[in-house]
Amino acid sequence: MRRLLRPLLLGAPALLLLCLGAPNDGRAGDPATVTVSGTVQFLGDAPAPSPVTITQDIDYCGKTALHNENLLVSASKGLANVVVYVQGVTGGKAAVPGVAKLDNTRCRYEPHVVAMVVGSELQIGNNDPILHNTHARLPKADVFNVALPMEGQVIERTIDKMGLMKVGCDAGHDWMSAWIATFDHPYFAVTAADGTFSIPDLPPGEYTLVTWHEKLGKRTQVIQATGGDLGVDLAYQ
Ligand SMILES: [Cu+2]
Repeated sequence: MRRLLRPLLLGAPALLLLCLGAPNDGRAGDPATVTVSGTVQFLGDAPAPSPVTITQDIDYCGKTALHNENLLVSASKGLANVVVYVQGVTGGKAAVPGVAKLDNTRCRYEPHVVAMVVGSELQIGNNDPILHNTHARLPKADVFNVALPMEGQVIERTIDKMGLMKVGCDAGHDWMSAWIATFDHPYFAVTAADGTFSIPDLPPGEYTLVTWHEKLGKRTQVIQATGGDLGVDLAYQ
């Protein structure tokens, strides 16, 4: 059965709700909960990612063709690296801190966006034979700043601050950029390279679905997560 939701936009003229409703096959997960899944697309003309200029450790970093990763759009218009989360959930699953990874690999960060429950452990790795210095900041505070001089090194940090943190490298690699998002609930995801995401186990209810992209910003959308799994296809334009 396909269901329609109210096409209600909350102050988000640039976020389109393209398509709503998905069949609930009755097999996935707890039937008393809802999985919200879908695709975030970018409908504008996405320029090819621009190459970055290597100004430090040219002998090593220059071996790899590096590009600006702040707007990555797939051939099918899927928008990567969008943080998607559900606001206003009461009850439901506990937010359990876990383990996440952020690697310095070939003079870029992998992954580009990390989302995790606040209090999780972040394993910061260096897979390169050069110094990286991974520095995470909130708008008004440092979160961590670790030097990784050795290949194969991993430094662990517990991330106990809430928010969206910008990560850069203080070792002269100005092009290196990543983001960390922390949440006090488990209802979040980051879109894959094809723009897809899935947020399972929501207790039924009306919520605000939020999308955040580093270049395109934040949008909100009311969703009715009741009566079965919900497909929500969204687009920035
Ligand atoms: Cu670096």
